[in-house]
Amino acid sequence: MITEFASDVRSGLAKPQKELPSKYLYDELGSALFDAITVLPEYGLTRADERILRRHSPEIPREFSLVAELGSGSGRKTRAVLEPLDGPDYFPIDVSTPALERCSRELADLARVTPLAASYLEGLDQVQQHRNGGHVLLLFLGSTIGNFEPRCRMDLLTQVRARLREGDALLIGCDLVKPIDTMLEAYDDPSGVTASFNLNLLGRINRELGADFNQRAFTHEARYDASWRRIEMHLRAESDQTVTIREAGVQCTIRCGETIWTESSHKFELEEIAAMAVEAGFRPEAQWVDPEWPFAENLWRAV
Ligand code: AVI
Repeated sequence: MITEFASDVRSGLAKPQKELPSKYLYDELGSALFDAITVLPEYGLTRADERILRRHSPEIPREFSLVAELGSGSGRKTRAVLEPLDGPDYFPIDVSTPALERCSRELADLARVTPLAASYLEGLDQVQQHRNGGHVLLLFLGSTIGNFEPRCRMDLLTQVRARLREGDALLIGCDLVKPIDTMLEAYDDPSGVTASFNLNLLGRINRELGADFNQRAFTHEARYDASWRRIEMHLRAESDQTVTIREAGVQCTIRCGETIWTESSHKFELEEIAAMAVEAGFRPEAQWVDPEWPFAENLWRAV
């Protein structure tokens, strides 16, 4: 029996365009590198998200007595949402236990925090058992929705909607299309933090799956695909490589110049966001756009 990680690595590297699922970027080191990305001058996304939440959270209806969050991370952004509410129950859902611990500590003064170490949908299922009669406000911040391929994105939103009741709400952040140079700089910063974040995926496969990737033989590449409106992160082999991944039972050859696709980050148009809400069973109720860094925070009502 091989692990899900080993099996995903094996199938991803067998594809004509080799790929590795982006969720594996976030081991302990990857999560720390991502935290560093969020403070890079070139990566305006997180600051835009935080600015909108600080400015506009007081406009979110106060009726919610239970707040849940998908992929809460350390919960830094959540403070602004919880503050105007009246001591709600808060259920951060994340696969990272250290992040949940930090988040629980950070927000204990504002809410009754119950951390759920689970996948998004499993966590939401657990939240059902704690419903207290009021409406739920679900947070999905930081444009993480953009890391899902279009079909998976709709599938996830539909499944999330199925776990909410009419009148519950989803607060969802979506990074918007902006000039190509700005987007490329955000995913290929001159300090090399995003490159390290990307290359760490090979390091993680070495550490956890007994592989022998030579990380120094690969370079980070960020591309913008205008037809799909997405930034793609790739790892490019700078020479022919033969890699053995013991736990996945594979040996794979990667030719010089060939790439492994590690992440897509979709950039949204405003009209697309409203259409997505309706298709998933929500009614768009409010939208706030940051004036400095095109990013939209959206409040959708489950109908
Ligand atoms: C988590 N997610 C929204 C980030 C993004 O912008 O797509 C992940 C990231 N990848 C490289 N930089 C940041």
